[in-house]
Amino acid sequence: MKRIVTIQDISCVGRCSLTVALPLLSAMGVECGILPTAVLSTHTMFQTFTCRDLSDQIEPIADAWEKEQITFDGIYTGYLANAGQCAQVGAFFERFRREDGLILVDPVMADNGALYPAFDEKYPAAMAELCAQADVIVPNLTEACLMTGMPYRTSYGPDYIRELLEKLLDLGCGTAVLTGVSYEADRLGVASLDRSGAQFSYFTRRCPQSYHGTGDIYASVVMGGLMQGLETGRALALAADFVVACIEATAAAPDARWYGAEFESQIPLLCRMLDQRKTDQRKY
Ligand code: PXL
Repeated sequence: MKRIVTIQDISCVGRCSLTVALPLLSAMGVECGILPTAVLSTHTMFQTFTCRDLSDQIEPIADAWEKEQITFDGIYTGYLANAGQCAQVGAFFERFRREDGLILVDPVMADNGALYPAFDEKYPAAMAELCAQADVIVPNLTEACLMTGMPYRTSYGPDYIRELLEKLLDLGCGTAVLTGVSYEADRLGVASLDRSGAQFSYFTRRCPQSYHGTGDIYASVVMGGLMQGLETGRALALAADFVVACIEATAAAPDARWYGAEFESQIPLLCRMLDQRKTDQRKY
């Protein structure tokens, strides 16, 4: 079984970051170690929240793992508490990256044209440096614009997306994946470009609802799919389809919460979808 470590915060309530990544990666048959970057009462979209920064734990935990000769097939990072942690996590990559390993960075920091409340304008540059060390990055459009200096647009065509993807690759990563791409009002999806020039895009129906934490569901399922040996495009499409299933389940739930997407009820579906995609890949 593949073992990864995911580096992101614990938001105690709110269905995001580790409370999403752990169950989904476990369900996908991947051993998931954690390196928590902070403990928050909830994610930062709540009006009141606490945050205990765990920066001082990153090096001692890494030291102990190194002494115990613990290694990882993959490293997946999400929400980091501050710009200093981007540099710390970069140093962690240097120590724990393996030739055959995979590093996925989800540069969680912004959405809908705006930075999340906990970050200042210096943060995107620090995160861009971390993205340079990654094999795969999965920013949304806002995050991609903040890291590349491109203007954020809500209406655009394929040329704009291609330029953004090229600028993301210029940061230094292996494969850039843009989420939240839409050329038609009722379709939403992802577009990717890798260093060999291979392009991929995948669109689903656009759900009218939007919930916090769907980016974390997306990145976690991409990581799980890649660790299970799915080709990149298959992993990207699986994750997109699964996010739609979670949004539909949330929208249909009479007791739906406003703060996150219901992924729990969809875990059996995720397992079936993963098996199916692995079978499809073997056939073609
Ligand atoms: O879902 C991304 C995320 C993760 N962690 C924290 C957040 C957010 C988004 O707002 O606030 C603490």
